[in-house]
Amino acid sequence: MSINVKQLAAEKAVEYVEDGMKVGLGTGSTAYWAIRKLGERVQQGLKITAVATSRASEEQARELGIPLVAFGDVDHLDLTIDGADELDGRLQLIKGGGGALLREKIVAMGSTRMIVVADESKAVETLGKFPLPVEIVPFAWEWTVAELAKLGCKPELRRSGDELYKTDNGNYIADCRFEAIASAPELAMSLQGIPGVVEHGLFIGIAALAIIGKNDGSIEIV
Ligand code: ABF
Repeated sequence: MSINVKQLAAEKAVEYVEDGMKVGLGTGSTAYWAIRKLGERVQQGLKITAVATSRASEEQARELGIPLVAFGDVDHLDLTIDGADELDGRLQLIKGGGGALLREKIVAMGSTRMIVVADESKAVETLGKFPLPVEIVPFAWEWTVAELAKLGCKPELRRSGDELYKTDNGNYIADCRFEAIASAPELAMSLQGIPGVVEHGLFIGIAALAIIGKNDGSIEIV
């Protein structure tokens, strides 16, 4: 039987959850396993409250009996567990493959601690093979995309079938193919300087810990 490395990493991360914590629930196929394990622990008596980064995670949590609260009811979170599309040895991440990068960043930055959970295929030396998702406003999107291209990438507007993909916030996503990002902090600054950019999928200095599940059944903690 093959090992589920995502489950391995996610369940390890749940060990960091303690009684009384306010927890941010991530999104994606790795975060799914963390929510599942959290549900088990809640059924065994763990007392937490949680907020979710997506409707899918919210529904999963509700089905498992994890107590959910509205954002207005908490001013910060103690811990968020979420996945990533790529991560490097400095805990710099690319997120947003699922399109929820803005919500994920708000939740991660509102948390005292963010733990990234991933399988080893996500760990890279240099970020950038995974096209960087950038959320942009629909107004004059052509200009915004042209500005993104000036940063040295090939931006492509994400599609959903025949239509342009829209985020939960009503915006577009430009997937920016860089191949290799020499300096993530510098790129982040440049992206923030483009007026049509709402948010980008570079998470720098946000994750406190990465838990990586490996194919040989071991776990690496960065
Ligand atoms: C979210 O889920 C995203 O930021 C990222 O795109 C994705 C990772 O998903 P998975 O764990 O399914 O690869 O965390």
